[in-house]
Amino acid sequence: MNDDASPRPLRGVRRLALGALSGLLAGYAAIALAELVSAAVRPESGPVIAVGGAAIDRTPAPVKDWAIRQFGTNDKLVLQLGILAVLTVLALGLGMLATRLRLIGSLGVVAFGVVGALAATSRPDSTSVTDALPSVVGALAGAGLLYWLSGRLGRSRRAEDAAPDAVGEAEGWDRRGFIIAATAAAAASTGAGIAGRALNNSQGQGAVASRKGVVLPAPSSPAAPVPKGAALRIKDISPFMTPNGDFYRVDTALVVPKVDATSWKLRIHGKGVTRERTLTFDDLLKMPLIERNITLTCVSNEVGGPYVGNARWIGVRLADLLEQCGVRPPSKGGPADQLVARSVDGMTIGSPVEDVMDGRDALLAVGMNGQPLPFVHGFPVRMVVPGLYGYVSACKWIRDIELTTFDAYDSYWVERDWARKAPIKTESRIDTPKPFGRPKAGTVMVGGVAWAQHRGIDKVEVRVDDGPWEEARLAAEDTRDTWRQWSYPWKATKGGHTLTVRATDRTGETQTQKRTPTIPDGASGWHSVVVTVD
Ligand SMILES: Nc1nc2c(c(=O)[nH]1)N[C@H]1C(S)=C(S)[C@@H](COP(=O)(O)O)O[C@H]1N2
Ligand SMILES: [Mo]
Repeated sequence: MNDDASPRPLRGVRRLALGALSGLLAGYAAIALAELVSAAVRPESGPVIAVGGAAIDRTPAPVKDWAIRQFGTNDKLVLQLGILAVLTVLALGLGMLATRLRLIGSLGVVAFGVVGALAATSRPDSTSVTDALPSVVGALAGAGLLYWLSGRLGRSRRAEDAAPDAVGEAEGWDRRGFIIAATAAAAASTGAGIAGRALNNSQGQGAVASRKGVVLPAPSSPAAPVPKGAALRIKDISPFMTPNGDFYRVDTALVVPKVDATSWKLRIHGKGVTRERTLTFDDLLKMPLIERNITLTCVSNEVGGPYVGNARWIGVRLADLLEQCGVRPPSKGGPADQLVARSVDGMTIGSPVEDVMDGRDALLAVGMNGQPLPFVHGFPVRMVVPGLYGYVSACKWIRDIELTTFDAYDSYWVERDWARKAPIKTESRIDTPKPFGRPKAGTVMVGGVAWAQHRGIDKVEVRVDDGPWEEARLAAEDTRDTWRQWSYPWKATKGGHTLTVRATDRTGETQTQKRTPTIPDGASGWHSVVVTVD
């Protein structure tokens, strides 16, 4: 037993455990305080969001594709949970380290702040070094807390061994001090974190209110009514129009941008722009609006994949607006062959000016299926160009359009090895029966969708096992910019079978059997489904 009154330093496992706890508290304090500071800077500057965003920017295309495939729209949640898991392990480690090397452990926390700060200021949407503040302030507070807490644990055995005489009152285990400080830090951090979250959420309120206030004008050029026969009555087939809530979402935004339509502006400038313009949302709504059904597709969609959807868009015809700005396509002598759209979150998307101005209904869309754009789909304004994959056309949360050349500028995905130009490939998908389904023998309705935007679908064929190609029944065509449903009544016999589909577009081109990966310009190949007929 301890015969003098001075408290003894902590030893062994208990010391390590309390060290780990100190590290965890320090990490928690750092993240929570950073959240609060980010509310004063901007929500995207918080360290977890910034590191996540920087990770997305640097993820090799195959890994990004894998993540989208594995986790779908949850890919962002998985990424953030992953970052938090890594931070937790590191915080525990630094806390244990600090029980021996108090200063080094604490400096380790500062080092993570530096990583967060670098990530935040390197994001494409970062315009100010103040984006470093949340990480820096959080990390300094976390480091200070760790330094202080580990001090309460008393000197380590090694220090004690080195200078046994130096063990005095101050070096002992300050149980009361530790518990009070730890509890206070946990409470204060929770308070700061909750306040930061609330402030960050409330910053979107102006945008939410502005969206509620949008009244979409009637289009001056409405979409033709969808022909009755465009929607087949087949169970489990993709509906002809995809409801907003079911529409796929693909983007790099960890925080969905909340843009206030009342302060939103779009600038149009660059090569060959003789009348530069800056438009407000109201300016757009006052222009003649066209309404069109257009099927959007992601280049990351695997054969048979889910990243394709059809919606009714309303917006300004981009070609008309460009003409008003004096822009001419290359075929009419214009100097710019690339239109680069920039979003509020720093995305850059490059489309061929020729395609945008060739007569197709490329849109600056303000509405989707009768609603103002949902925030996740680009409120207040996004681009939609029939026939081009989203990453080369469909910029959400757009704020700037620059006319330039493909030689002069590589957009975000092109810098990451995706193709400069990417028209959508002719594809078809079996929606029903599902893979490994067990339909009953007899007539089984096989059905799905086929798309070849801006060329149109001419024919869909189905093959059972290695049998002959049989023509499927095509639903009526809405426009050549929309997908088409198809069905095929199959006389299913017992046993295992492989169903395969292929489409032919209006140019006479049949969907190729050749399998290519999504990178660099979209997957190709035939979609097959294996079923067992009972
Ligand atoms: N600002 C921004 N716009 C973007 C993207 C993005 O990451 N950021 N992704 C593009 C891609 S790859 C696709 S496929 C479409 C998807 O649009 P959706 O999410 O509305 O379906 O948006 C495009 N527009
Ligand atoms: Mo995409």
